[in-house]
Amino acid sequence: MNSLKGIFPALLTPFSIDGNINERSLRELLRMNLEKGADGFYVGGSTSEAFLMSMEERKRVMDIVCDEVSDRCAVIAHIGCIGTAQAIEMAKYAKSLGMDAMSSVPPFYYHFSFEQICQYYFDIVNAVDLPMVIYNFPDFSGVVLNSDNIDVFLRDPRFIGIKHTSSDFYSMERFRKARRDLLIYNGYDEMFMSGLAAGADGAIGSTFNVMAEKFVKIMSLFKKGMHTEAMAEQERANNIIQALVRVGVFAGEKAILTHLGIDFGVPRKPFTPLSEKECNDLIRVYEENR
Ligand code: MN9
Repeated sequence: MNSLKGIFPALLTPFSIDGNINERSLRELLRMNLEKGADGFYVGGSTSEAFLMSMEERKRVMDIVCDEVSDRCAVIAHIGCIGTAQAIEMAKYAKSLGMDAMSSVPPFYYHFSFEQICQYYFDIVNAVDLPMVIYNFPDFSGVVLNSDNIDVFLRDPRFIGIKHTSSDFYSMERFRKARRDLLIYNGYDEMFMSGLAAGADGAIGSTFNVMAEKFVKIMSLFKKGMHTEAMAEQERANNIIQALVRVGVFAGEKAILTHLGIDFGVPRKPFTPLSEKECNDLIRVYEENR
């Protein structure tokens, strides 16, 4: 099995002018990121605009990614949907493609109870034999998973990991304490150093699409104990992230990739593309901090 540790870009989805998935650009993105040292890919998560795509489109992205890279690195499929039945359908598809693991945000919008959320996850792992990486993203999902309520998952070995997009690093440290073998992925790229200090094995991030090499470097410097140098690299990455957050992360990353020569188009509505000025300002910051 491919190693699930390390730097995993949370893949963007390129859409062409007609609004369809741009297969060629997606393949180019995968190849570029492998060359930059990415250890694997997270497919179909928030960054992919999964919730603005049909189930068929999400499966199509999985097809393309597996065809391009699954013999070379690990691939984790985000199969999350609001409904359990749809999530299971996506998970079965990921399994049929031989993907290494599945992942899901908690079901959102309807303010499901914690018991209902647990049932969602257990229904999926009971139905599909693929290891699960829980995707904890309280700012977007509205559901908080922390050291007080995570036990129910940590006790079950089918839950192999957590993607922790939260600045609750105390909980991250407690997850590590509770399960030494748990795969912990840092989620907020701008806090990667803090995540490493709290015990993360790696990271899954949106901004890695445009600068995976920086995060590969931060992790390797950190492991060697070169914390000052790692922090200097984090600072350069954060200059870019700050500029991305200002204009919208997905639209901004797409503009950078187009600047790098991979036609990435714009995000789906209701997301909006960058103005010309926003684009120029962003590219300037990107070039200054490369
Ligand atoms: O989960 C990502 N979240 C989203 C991870 O894209 C919504 C992060 O990679 C952030 O985009 C990034 C910038 O805040 O840390």
